[in-house]
Amino acid sequence: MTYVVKPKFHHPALPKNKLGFTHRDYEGSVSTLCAGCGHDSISGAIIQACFELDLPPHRIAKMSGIGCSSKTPTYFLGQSHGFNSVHGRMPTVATGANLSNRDLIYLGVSGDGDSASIGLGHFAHCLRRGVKMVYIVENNGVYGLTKGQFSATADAGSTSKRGVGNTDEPIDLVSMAILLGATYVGRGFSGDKQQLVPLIKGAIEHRGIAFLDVISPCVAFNNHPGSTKSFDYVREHNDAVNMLDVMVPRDEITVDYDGGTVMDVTQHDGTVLRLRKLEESYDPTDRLAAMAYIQKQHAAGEVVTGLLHIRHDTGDLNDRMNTVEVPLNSLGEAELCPGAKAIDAINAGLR
Ligand SMILES: Cc1ncc(C[n+]2csc(CCOP(=O)(O)OP(=O)(O)O)c2C)c(N)n1
Ligand code: SF4
Ligand SMILES: [Mg+2]
Repeated sequence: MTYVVKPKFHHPALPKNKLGFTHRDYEGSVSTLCAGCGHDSISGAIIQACFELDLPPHRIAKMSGIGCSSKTPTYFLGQSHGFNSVHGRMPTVATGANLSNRDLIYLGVSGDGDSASIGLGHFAHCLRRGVKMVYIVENNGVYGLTKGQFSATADAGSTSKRGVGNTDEPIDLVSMAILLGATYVGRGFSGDKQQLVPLIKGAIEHRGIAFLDVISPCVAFNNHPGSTKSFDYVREHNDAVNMLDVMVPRDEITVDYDGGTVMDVTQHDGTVLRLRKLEESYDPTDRLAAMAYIQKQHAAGEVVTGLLHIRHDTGDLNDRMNTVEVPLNSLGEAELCPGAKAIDAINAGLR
């Protein structure tokens, strides 16, 4: 069975957000993933983030590729727009959608196979172009849907369920994202919702490309001793550099931490990202230092999590291309077909 309808009934006293929606209004159909799959926890975190931000579901467009991870948009935001694309092409389809309608909130969900193998070129160009979207990779180190082959993010030396060692070097997606110019880069763990929900909320409020690598254990094929993407391994080696609180403009901003351990970053829309520093010297605005720290800790077997890099001095792809403010489908024939004279003027400008 691939589609299960969820009963509409819910407890009448469920809390409602500012729009009058309950948590249930942000859910999708019943998940058909394996019980305990990390991807389901990420769906739960997305639902919670959208509920807490009071987002109107019709303003969100979910995009995905192919894989267990890419199936998950069916399991959240059932009242939002959605497009399940071809393997690895989510970022490119999201780029096109973004250019034709900058009004929506684009939420891309991909897998490590989807983004780090077949879709690596699409991932790279989406990030360097600064497509305004939230790009989440649900990273389990394997191709879960096709029965657990090592993916390109599997660490060298980690072993498969049958004990075979991986000899290839891994692709570290957060390091690549920072290198490619992504302006909000974080790593979370599906087993730590307290850290993940604010990371997603901050990403949604970010004006630019927000990339999140979420370690998400595959309980069927990659959750054994010898795997560096198992629940136990990540719990034991989680090096959280900060904890994030996201305060949208209407929230009262209170100071309840020791000044030296807190760093506030104000985003374009007035949202304040309050970072409680867990690693004293870590500064996510220092791009080179962030990359060096991530590499150093990876070499030591640690999994660095938190908001790893942030920049808000750049616009997004639409700003750079000076695209029209309104969705293309709201334009009339006069704007879309300005006539031969306008085309002649454009052609003359290209000579
Ligand atoms: C063009 C193409 N090549 C190969 C496949 C087979 N395929 C389906 S999902 C997948 C990998 C999925 O891995 P990942 O993106 O990590 O998602 P996960 O299932 O682990 O969440 C592959 C190789 C495909 N569907 N299309
Ligand atoms: S095969 Fe792995 S990734 Fe796919 S649903 Fe099962 S646990 Fe999740
Ligand atoms: Mg995978």
